[in-house]
Amino acid sequence: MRIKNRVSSLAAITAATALALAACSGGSDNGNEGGDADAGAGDGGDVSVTFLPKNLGNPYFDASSEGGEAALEEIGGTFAEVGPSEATPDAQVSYINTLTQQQVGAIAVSANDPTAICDALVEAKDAGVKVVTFDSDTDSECRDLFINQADADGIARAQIDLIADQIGGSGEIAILSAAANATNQNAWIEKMEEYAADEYPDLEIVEIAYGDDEDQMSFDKTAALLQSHSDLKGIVSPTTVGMAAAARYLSTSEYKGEVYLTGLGTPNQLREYIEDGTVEAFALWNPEELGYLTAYASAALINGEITGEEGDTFSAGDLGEYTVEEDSVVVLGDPYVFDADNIDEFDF
Ligand code: RAM
Repeated sequence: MRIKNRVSSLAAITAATALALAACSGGSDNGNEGGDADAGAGDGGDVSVTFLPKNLGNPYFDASSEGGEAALEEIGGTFAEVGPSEATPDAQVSYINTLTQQQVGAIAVSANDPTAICDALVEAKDAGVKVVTFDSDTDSECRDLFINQADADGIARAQIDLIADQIGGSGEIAILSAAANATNQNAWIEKMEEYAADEYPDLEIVEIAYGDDEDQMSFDKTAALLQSHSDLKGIVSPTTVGMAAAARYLSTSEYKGEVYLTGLGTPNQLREYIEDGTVEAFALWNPEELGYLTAYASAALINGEITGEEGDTFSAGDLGEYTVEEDSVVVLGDPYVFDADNIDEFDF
């Protein structure tokens, strides 16, 4: 199992990468198996990393876990995944506590709330467990590293440029987000509001709705947005769950072709909506690469190669060398735009 070398451009996400990763054994371990007491505790020991996504059953996190598992296979470590069915911080806290008791080497978590899971993570750190956030961060003092998928400004710009282009630069748009406290979506929404105000003064964000990264709630919130705003020209959904549900709703509704939809989505979930014309273009990074990088960074912490200090460098297998930036952040790369011309090159 190999991941193709990453380059720092958008072209980094290649079909070959996606296919190679899709071919890996997959199948996340949903059991709560963190590892033994010595796991990942020092040089030469077993490197055990447990991924704790926002929720299970989300293809985005299935992909990031596939990448994590592939990396740990290469490293010779142990991969596990645990997580709640609902994207709530409380549910994550009980998993964190269990993983701390099990003394796993590292917890790699996508946070449902920037502060609510912090006490549990600090206890984990105090007990010698390395804490890595990926995808959605906590307050920085609660973790050793944050593996950021892309710079928030770039993610915000990509989505606002896409919707502005699709609706002709002016008119009412709404945002369909994930959970109201999700660190990542909230950071992107703030940047989207700023960027839209600066670059597209005739674009008006009339509502921000929250579908909690649940398919049905996101579907229902899409319907409600369309009913409440009769002049709505577009919806931006900065969550793969929201985007897929909104596309499904629009595709069979009277609004298809009238109201534009873009945001962050996975190619496999949106392919049919690109093909039937519901969606023109959307953005994302490669979640498999995000999981792969997260696993390598976690292993580097466990093995003592890095501490999370700015300037620390480590090797992330086939992705190459990475450097820890200010605030203990590692950035994967740039977002990528998918459309009818390229979507068939991707399989995640
Ligand atoms: C959903 C989750 C995840 C986010 C993606 C874009 O899968 O909310 O945190 O990064 O969408």
